[in-house]
Amino acid sequence: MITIEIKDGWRKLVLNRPERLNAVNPAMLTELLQAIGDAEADSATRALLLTGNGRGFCAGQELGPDVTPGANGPPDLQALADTYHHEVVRRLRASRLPAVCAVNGVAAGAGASFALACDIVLAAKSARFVQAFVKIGLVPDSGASFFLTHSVGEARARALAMLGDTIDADTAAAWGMIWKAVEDADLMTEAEALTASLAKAPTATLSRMKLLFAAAGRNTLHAQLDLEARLQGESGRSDDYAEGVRAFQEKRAPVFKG
Ligand code: T3D
Repeated sequence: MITIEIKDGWRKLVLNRPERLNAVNPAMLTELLQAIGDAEADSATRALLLTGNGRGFCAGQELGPDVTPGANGPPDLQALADTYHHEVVRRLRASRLPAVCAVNGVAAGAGASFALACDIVLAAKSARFVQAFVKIGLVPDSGASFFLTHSVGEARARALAMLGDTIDADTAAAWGMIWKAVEDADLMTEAEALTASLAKAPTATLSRMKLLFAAAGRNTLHAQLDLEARLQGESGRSDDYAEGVRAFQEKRAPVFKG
């Protein structure tokens, strides 16, 4: 259900259940968590690309047996979210690796959240984002209420969540939900080139940037300045900084190893 392609310095993780628009279930999310963990543990991997196979990116939680109320009462969605969906979001956000998402088609419910948990999101022009939760009586989860409030602002976040409206990739880009919308035919080439370029970037510095952006939403300016100074100190002591400055002075491309 998750296909892993190992490239030169980066890994492509493909949600692979196209007949269900890559809707996820615990087994698939266990595989995804394992794939993220394996990438993290491999020192040769410096970036991740997440995408979907077929005409969908991810239709959110599979509306199947795991979440269907039955004779024994309602399913425990809190436990399900905490163990699987939210763990994917936590792992992507806490990862030392920059994560790119190529949204190749519809991204609904938790599927949209997984995309927004990545650091840089590209979407095919034909892709759609659907806050599908309300249509089945659920609240936004997997970080949707957080990501939307911070990216598109509270007014749009509330309306998207409460109405369950669909927005297209151009609108998502115009509203600042994603980095950009690209022609369908160009999506994978562009996303792969972007991920490959991140794999050549100073990985530890990108990892520090992730810490900065995670803190920016809750910190005061003063606290953020303190954090920037501390992380800049760490960056300044790194071999990658020395290499970056040397490469600038020698008028050549830097070779980062951090
Ligand atoms: O504990 C927890 O936190 C639980 C987790 C909750 C997080 C969530 O993600 S809740 C939201 C769950 N997802 C949805 O409600 C989305 C349901 N799907 C849709 O609304 C639509 O399928 C789409 C808007 C995504 C796409 O529409 P469309 O018209 O392009 O495709 P389709 O014809 O509806 O779907 C194609 C097939 O995929 C279809 O199967 P069929 O009829 O060809 O055999 C459809 O049933 C299947 N499919 C789509 N989404 C799901 C799904 N099957 C199972 N689960 C799905 N989520």
